Amino acid sequence: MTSRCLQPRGDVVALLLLLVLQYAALVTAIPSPDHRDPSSYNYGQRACRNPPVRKEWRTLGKSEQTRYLNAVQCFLKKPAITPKSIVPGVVSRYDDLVATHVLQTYSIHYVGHFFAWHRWFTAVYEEALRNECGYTGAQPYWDWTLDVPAAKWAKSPVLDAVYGFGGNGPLIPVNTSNPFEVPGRTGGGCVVDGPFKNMVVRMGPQSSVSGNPRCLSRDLSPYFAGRYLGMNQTKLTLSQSDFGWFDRVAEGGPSFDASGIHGGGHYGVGGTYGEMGDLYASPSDPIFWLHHANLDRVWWSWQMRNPRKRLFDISGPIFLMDYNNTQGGNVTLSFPMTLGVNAKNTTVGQTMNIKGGVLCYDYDKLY
Ligand SMILES: [Cu+2]
Repeated sequence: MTSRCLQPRGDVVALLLLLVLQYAALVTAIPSPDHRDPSSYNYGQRACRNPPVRKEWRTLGKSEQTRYLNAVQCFLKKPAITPKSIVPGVVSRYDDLVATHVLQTYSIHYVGHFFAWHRWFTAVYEEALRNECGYTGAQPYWDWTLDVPAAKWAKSPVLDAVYGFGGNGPLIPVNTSNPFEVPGRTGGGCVVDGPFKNMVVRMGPQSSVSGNPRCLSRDLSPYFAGRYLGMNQTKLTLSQSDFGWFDRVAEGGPSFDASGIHGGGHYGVGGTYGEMGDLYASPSDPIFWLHHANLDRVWWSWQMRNPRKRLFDISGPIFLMDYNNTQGGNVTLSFPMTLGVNAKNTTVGQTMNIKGGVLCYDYDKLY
C-alpha cells in the first residue's frame, strides 16, 4: 500500500484490526500528565462560566483572524512534551497532538465515540492555544456549506493567502488507475501561499511517527466538496433520529462514493496527496481544527434540536466499523478516552455537553 490516502475498505479490515491491537498496547503505555500544564485542560468539574464563543472564520475581524493564525504559529514552535520513547519524531507541541491522532487512528474512527473523541480533541487544542500561546478567542469553525457549489470552493475565505490558511498545492498529474485517486482532485503539491507555506509537517505519512519532515500539501477537490458539503448533505445528517445513524451518515462508508460531511471536508481539502486526506495524520493541516469544529457544531445542533432525548444519546461500536457488534459491544457514557500527554483521561459522558463535564465553549449559531 503506497498511497498516502488509506480508505478502510473491506479487504484491509484484518490489517486494521492488527494495527488496533498494536496501537492499543502503545496508547495505554502513554503516561497521563502529572505536573504539566495540559493536565488542567479538562476544566475539572468547575462550572462553565463565560464560555469562549466559537464563530465562523469569515465573520471574524481581520485582527481576530491574525491573532488566531499567530497562536497556531506559536504552538508550532513550542517544544513537544511527548516522550521520545513513545513518539520518536515529535518536535513541537503541535506534533504532540498530531501524534495522538496518528496512534489512535483505528480506535477513534468509525466507532461510537468518534464525535465525542474529536470534540474533546478540538477543545484541548483550543485550550492549548489559549493556555500556552496567549490566545484569547475561541476556536473558529468553517461552515463549508457557504463555500459550495464546487465553483466557489477554491475561493473560500478559509483558503485566503493573508487572512486564511492559504490555498491549494500545484497539480500532481491525475492517475485514474490509482484506487485512492480522490474524484475531482486538482492539486497535491506543497501549499504555495499563506501562513503555512513554510510549515514543517513531521508526523505521518499514514501511521509513521518516526518524524518525516516535509511541507504541508493540499489537493483540493471542488467536486468532492460540492457533493458532500452542501446543505443537502448537512440536512440529511441532521435529520437522523438517533445518534447511531447520525454518526453513520456523518462518517459515511468505506469508499469515496459513500462519504458524508466528515469525508467531504477531509478529501475536499486533502484529496489524495494532501495531509487532510491522510486518515492518520490529517491534523497536520491547521484547517483540520476548523473542519472538526464545524462537524462538532453539526452534532451540537442535532443535540440541541431535542436536548431531552439527545444530550446524552450515545451508541455505535467500540471497534472499527463493528456496526453489527460481532467483535464487541457499543460505546456507553462511561467509555474511557485518552489524549495521551495532552490532557487528563476522561469518558464519553464528560464530553456530551459542550458547557459541562470537561468542556466549556459555545457556538454563536447553530444549524
Ligand atoms: Cu480523526
